[in-house]
Amino acid sequence: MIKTIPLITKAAPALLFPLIAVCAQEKATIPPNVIIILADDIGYGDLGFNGEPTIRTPNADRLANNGIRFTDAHAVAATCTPSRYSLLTGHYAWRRKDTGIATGDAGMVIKPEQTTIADMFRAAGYATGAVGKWHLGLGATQGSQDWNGFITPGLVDIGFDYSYIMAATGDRVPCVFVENQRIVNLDPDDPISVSYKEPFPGEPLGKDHPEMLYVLKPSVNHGHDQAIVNGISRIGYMKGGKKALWVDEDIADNITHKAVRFIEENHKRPFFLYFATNDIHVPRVPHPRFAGKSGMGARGDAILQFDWSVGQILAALEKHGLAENTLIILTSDNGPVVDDGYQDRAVELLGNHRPWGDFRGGKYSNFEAGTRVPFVVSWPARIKQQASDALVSHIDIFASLSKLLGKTVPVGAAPDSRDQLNTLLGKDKKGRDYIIEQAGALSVSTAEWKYIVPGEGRAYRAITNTELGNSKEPQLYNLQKDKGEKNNLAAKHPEKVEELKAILDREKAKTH
Ligand code: NG6
Ligand code: CA
Repeated sequence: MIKTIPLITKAAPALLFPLIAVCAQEKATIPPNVIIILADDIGYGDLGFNGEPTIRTPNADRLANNGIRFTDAHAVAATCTPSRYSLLTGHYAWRRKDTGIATGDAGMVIKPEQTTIADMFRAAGYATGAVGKWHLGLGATQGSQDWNGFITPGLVDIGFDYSYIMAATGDRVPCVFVENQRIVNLDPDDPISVSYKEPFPGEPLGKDHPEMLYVLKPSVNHGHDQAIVNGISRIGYMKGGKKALWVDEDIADNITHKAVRFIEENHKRPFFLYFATNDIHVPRVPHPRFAGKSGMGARGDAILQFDWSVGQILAALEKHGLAENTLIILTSDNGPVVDDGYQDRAVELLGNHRPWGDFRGGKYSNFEAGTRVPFVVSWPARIKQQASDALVSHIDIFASLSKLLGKTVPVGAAPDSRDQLNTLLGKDKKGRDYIIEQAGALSVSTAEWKYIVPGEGRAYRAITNTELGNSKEPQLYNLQKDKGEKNNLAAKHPEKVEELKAILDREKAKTH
């Protein structure tokens, strides 16, 4: 494949015009680089481009201003593991029972025999990389990983040539980076042990030693009170590996640096980068250069830090002349939560900021804010700035990008993913006819209506102050007239309930 840009810069001015004409034609045939920037727990209202005046995110806004800002885009699930599983595989997580929020020692949730979006890019000749938060398990089964050796199966078995990841979340052990399936900086004389069953004798726990929690204390009744790392207690037990422990303040720097390096090392060939930030998941411990800058406490500061990471990616692309022909999707894995387990004063300092925008609920919730997330597609070479109200789901990213590469999705792969490339490129303003979302219950939405399946789950999650949207009664909301899902119209429109329920029943009957 011939990249034409260097030719232009070297060409004599008289030659420039014909070359640009050729270039414009050829450009379409140069496969774009693709980057998915997946934020953690960033809500619809948390990025400036969605209109809340309380937060400034100039880099994310710049991306939105160069691309398409979608107003009705959804993660598949209202928590991380099922959301990410669905995005990467094009298979609804709710079809499997073992895709709930994973422990830090979970086995791989995506099985090596599954085809992921990374496999698809790899087969098309792309360099593929995953950097940042993983939270989809490693190794064969829970607790069986060789943390002190080569952790296998791992990301190389599901399409990623390169990986630099946090195994789970910031609040779960092991608190180390794993690069190409080996823990970084591990001292063989200080091996690491991880357990989600039993504490290790002699290792202090947060619940017994509040005086050791000099960075963050857990919120009451959340349970992040086990292993202590860097003055913060976490979920799970761990021992050893002292030199390998991450420094929370530096996580954004560490992973952004690796993402930028991946871009630099692969700037001469097409690449696919899955960049999943730790921001703004708890524990939120932004670098001192962001601390105190949002006026909203650690949660707002973590948003500024996320925005900085976005800016670094954009700068790396510009530096290498890749900005034009790189398609970036920026989105979040689930909706917002304010107190998710640590006393970081996010609730007290939130002020007038509305992480959920106009929507009800948040992370964990069946209501809109659980899955309606920021979503931008930018590709300067091909996309003009616009907003789109099209109905979009992460489930379709796989098949749509496959279409972009001119490939058909292999038989059996990404069975729930549909080609929505025209929607993602702004040519189709309607998008999907319906989407399915997962929280405590399943729901089905069209652009106008949303039906939440009745269930036994709690209506309210007190520890996070979240309206979960579970009810024993069927719920039907008109999202056009009632964004905040206040008026349950199920009794008034039983025919709508039936129609949406039938869609879901048809989906559930599929056995793939
Ligand atoms: C919850 C944790 C929460 C967070 C979440 C996963 C408790 C009480 N809360 O179970 O702090 O870690 O799991 O978040 O344990 S996610 O964004 O990765 O899905
Ligand atoms: Ca999340």
